[in-house]
Amino acid sequence: IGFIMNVLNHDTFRAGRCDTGFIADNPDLFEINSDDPELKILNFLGNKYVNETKGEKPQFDVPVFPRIKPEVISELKGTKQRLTEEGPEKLAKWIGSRKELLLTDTTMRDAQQSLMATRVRTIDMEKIAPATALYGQNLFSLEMWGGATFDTSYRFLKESPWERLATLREKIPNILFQMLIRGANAVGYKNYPDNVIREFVKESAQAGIDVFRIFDSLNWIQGMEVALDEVLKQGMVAEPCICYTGDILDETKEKYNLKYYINMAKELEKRGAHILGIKDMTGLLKPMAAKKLIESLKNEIDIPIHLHTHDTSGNGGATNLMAALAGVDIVDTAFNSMAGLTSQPALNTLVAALENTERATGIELDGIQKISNYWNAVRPVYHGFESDLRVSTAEIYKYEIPGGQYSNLKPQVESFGLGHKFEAVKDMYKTVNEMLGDIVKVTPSSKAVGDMAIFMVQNDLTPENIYEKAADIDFPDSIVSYFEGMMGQPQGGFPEKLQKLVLKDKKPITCRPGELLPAEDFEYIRKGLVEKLGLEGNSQEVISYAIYPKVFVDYIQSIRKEGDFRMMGSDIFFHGLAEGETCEIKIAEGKILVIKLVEVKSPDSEGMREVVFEVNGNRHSVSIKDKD
Ligand code: 3PY
Ligand code: ZN
Repeated sequence: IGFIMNVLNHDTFRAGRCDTGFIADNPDLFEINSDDPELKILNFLGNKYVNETKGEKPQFDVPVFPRIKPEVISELKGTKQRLTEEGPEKLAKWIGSRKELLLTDTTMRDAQQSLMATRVRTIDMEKIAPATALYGQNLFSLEMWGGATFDTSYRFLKESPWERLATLREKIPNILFQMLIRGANAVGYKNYPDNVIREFVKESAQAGIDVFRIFDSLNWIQGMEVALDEVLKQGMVAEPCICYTGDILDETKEKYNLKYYINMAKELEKRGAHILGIKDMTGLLKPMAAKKLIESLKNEIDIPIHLHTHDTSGNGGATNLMAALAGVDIVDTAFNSMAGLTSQPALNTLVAALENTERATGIELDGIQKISNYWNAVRPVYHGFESDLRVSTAEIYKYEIPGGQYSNLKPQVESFGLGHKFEAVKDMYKTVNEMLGDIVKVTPSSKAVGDMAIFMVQNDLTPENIYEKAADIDFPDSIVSYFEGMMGQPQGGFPEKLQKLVLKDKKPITCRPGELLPAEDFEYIRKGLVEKLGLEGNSQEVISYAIYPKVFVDYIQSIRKEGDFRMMGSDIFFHGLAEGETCEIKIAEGKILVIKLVEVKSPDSEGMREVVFEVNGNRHSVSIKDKD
C-alpha cells in the first residue's frame, strides 16, 4: 500500500487532476479584445504582417476541386452503410470474402501527420470531401482522426477536432471513418484513467468514428484492454494492432520473430478483434517479410488483416504489393500527392498496379487523380511544416526511428544546439534501444528513446560510463515515466540496473497504470467549464478538457480573445496578406469580407505601426506593436 500511495502521489499521476484547477487560474479568459469579428481579423492580419511575414508572401495557385451535387453524395452506399446495416462481425466476414484488395486512404491523418507536422486545416479537407466520397466510394475507410490530429487542431490550428469530424461525416456519409487510438494513452502522451478512455471511445463513436485502430506503444496487450473493450461495447469495428519492429527475415534476431507476431495475433483475435491491424509505424516490414508474415498469419487466424506501413525506405509500395499477393485484406495508402517518404505508399499507383489482376481494387483512376491534384495544389501552403527529407533512406532499417519522429528529430536535435551532432544522436537512438533491451518504438515509447538519446549525447554519456557519470543527474521525464512502468511493460521486462539508475528511489509499477489512477470526475469538470468558462459543458468539451486541460483552455481563450479563424483560407491563415493584396474572408455563413491590405506604415516612437486596410470598400486601420 505504501508504494501505491507513493505512486498515486507521484506527479505523473497527479498531473491530469491538478490541472483541473487551471480554470481558476485564468481570470483573463473573459478579457475579450472586442466582439467585432472584423476587427479581430484585421488585428490578426496586421500582426501576421508586422511580426511574422514582414510582407514576404509566396504566391499560391488556388486549389481546384470537383463540385459534386449533394444529391449525388446522398445516394452513395459504401462500407459505412454496410456497417450500419449489418454490424461489425458481418462487415469483417464481408472483408474476408473479397478477392479485391481493399484500401484505406490516410491523407487526412497519418499522411499529413508524417509529412506536414499535422498542420492541415479542416477547411482544406472540407473542400475535397464530396469528391472523396464520390471518387473514393470503393475505399474501405478514411483514416482521418486520432493520433496527433486531436491535440494539434486545438493547439496550433485553433479549431475543434470534433467539428472536423462532424463536418467530414456530413460530407462523406458513405465511407467508414477510422481513427488511431494509442491504447491507454488515448490521443495523448500519457496514461489516462480508465473512465477517460471509455468516455473518449464512446464520444468518438457517437461523433462518427467507425473503425478504431488501437495500439500499445510496447505491444503490451493489457494497455489496449480498456479501449478494446469499450469499442466492442459501442458496437464499432475493433482493430487492435501489433506494432511491427525488427526484421523477421533475420534469423539471428530472436525477440520479435514470426512466433512472437503469431502469438500476439491469436491473442488479439481471442479478445474480440474484428480486424487485425499490423502497424508498421517505421516502415521496417520489408517486402519479403510482409509476404512471410501475412501468409503465416492467414494460416493462423480467421479475422481479416489490415496492413499499415510507411514509405521512408522507398520499399513501401513493394511491401503493400507483396502483402496483397500473400492475401492481406486491406492496406493503408495515401493519395499520390500526399504519399511517399515518411508518409504511406501511394494509393493511385497501387490501384494502377493491380488493374487487370485478381486483386484489382475497383477504384477508378481518373476520379482519384482529381483528388491527388487537389492535394498537390494545397501542399505548398504547408511547405514551412515539411521536413527537408527529399529522398528515401535505407538507414531507417538500422535506426528504427518511426516516420513522424524521423522527420522531426533534426529540428528537435537542433533546438538543443546539437545540430552538428545529428549523426551521433541517430547512432545513440540505436544504442539506447539496445540499452533498453530492444523495445517497440512508437508514440510514446519512441519519444522516451529519442529524449534519452539526445540526453546522452548532450551529457557525453555512453552505455559504459553512464552508471558512474549519471548517478546524480535527473533523466528526461519521458524516460523516467517509461522506467516507472507508466507506459506499460516491455516484452522481456526492464533492464534492472539502468532502471534503478534512472528511477533513483522511485518504485516502478507492474500493473496497468489505469488500475491505480483515480477515476476522473466528469461532473466536476463540467461544472468548472460552465461556471468558470461560461461553456455549455457538453460531453465533448468535458472529455477534451479531461485529456488536454491546458491545451483546451488555451484554445477557448484564443478564439475568444484573438478570434475564430477557422473559415479563413489557409494561405491567409499561415501567410497573411502582402501589401496591395486583396482576399475574401468568410466570417459566417453568407457573410464575406473583401479585405485589401493597403499600406503598412513605419513604426512610431512607441514601436506601433499603423496597418491600413480597405474592408468592403471602406478604409479601416489597426495599430500593431512591432515586436522587433
Ligand atoms: C501516433 O501515435 O500518432 C502515430 O502515428 C504512431 O505511429
Ligand atoms: Zn503510421
